Amino acid sequence: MTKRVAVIGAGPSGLAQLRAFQSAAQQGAEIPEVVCFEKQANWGGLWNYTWRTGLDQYGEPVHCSMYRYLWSNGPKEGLEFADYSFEEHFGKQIGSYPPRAVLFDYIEGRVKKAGVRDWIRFSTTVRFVDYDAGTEKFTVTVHDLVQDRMYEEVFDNVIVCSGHFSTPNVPEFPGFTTFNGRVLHAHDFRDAVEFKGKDLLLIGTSYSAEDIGSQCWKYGAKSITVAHRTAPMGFDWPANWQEVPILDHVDTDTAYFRDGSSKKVDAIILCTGYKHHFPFLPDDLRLKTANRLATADLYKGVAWVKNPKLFYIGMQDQWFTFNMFDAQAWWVRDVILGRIAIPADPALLAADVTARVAAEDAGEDAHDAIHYQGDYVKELIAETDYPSFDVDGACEAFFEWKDHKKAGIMTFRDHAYRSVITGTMAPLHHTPWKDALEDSLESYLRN
Ligand code: FAD
Ligand code: NA7
Repeated sequence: MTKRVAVIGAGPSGLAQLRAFQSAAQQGAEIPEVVCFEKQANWGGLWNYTWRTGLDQYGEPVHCSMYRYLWSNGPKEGLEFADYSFEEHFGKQIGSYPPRAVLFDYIEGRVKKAGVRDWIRFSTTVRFVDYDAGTEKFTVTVHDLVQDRMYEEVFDNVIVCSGHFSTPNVPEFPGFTTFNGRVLHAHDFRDAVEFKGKDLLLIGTSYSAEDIGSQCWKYGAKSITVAHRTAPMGFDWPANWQEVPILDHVDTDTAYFRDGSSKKVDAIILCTGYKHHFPFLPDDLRLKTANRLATADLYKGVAWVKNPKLFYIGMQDQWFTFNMFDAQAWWVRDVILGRIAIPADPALLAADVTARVAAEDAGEDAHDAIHYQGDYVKELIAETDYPSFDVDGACEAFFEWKDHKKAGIMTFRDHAYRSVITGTMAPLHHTPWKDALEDSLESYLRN
């Protein structure tokens, strides 16, 4: 086969794509040449932690939005690879909310076993992608950061796996220019110990606000104040944690909220989400979408409706992560291998997107949203040879998780769930999350 496929990014989505092709090759299929470009020096995407913030040593925006002491914010039973269980990787069942280093090790284990590392050109940023309608090929311009050399290569397909939780959405509030403390976005948050003994203001009410606030509380912040634009999170927070209406303005050391209340604070962390940002794509190839379960302009959630030789993996908002990326990657692989046909009529592709958006909008709550995404995963895996697994069982783990959060926001990580891949129950972790200040891989695996 002379086809060439470019994969942009070697995070969980890009690695799912490499594993999908390798798995077909392992079963005797002829596969295209797959070249993965990764701007970081290692794989793992967001899970590849760095202390760096801002620009890296080459002047590239730092991709990492993760921080020290991050533990999985949902049960691992919802994300387990169907072709590579936690038990296969660790040789035993492990707790349900692994710290970042443990999940990084797991992600890496599958692709080490698959032997796809040499498909990846590390420290290589994709600068531009161009499509030639005459030749029906893409020209990909990349920058080898180590050699400081730019070059072009031609591909039949491009699969964008560059993630969408890295370019921060940074609103400004009156007074920020004169505030004397630090103002930072969650993307640049690294170590909660920095805020020990401090009064913190967080803006936003989603995962970043909840988890960064919880980290800072765990590592000794004096108080946490969370300002909401739409609605408070409403958990049963510890005594030194309060939820307030959105910020109106700040002066040198005090934040003033819309209800007239105020609070003296030392630092402000904007947990205001991220932008889908593809500076390497021209207008006719670039996805523009809100962070939602049914993205704009992607047939089956992956194929670019205006040119279905271009694919995107992992661009949805996420309840399901690793196994959803797998479902998408196996499906995209099968389109490229000619096993699945995409309708030729663009109207059919657009109608698929419209139907997905309407189905998501018909849902009323998080319960419906989890089912919606679970059904999407089922739909894709039914069309490929990705190992079938109990997706409804994974949804159940998410429902239990939601209940456990409601019952105790600082104790939900002390629960355990049953694997839908191997059927075994996770052990309870040896230390309650709030007391487990040391969270290395070695420490976590001591169960
Ligand atoms: P990413 O992990 O973002 O990887 C994208 C890759 O593309 C990166 O390696 C990047 O360097 C590379 N790249 C980007 N641009 C270019 C370019 N121009 N050229 C070359 N390479 C490029 N999910 C969970 O399941 N559980 C969790 O507990 C969890 N916690 C999270 C906590 C935080 C703070 C954040 C931000 C996300 C969290 N997630 C979690 C969700 C996360 O999105 C997924 O787990 C996963 O990392 C997404 O994989 P991805 O490959 O799509 O994107
Ligand atoms: P999310 O889930 O996109 O949430 C963004 C939050 O930021 C949400 O609460 C928004 O409030 C809030 N927001 C956005 N803009 C503003 C402005 N201008 N003012 C006030 N509040 C604002 O991002 P997260 O970073 O929490 O999570 C992303 C991923 O990281 C997630 O998958 C996790 O696994 C980790 P709204 O509700 O719209 O009023």
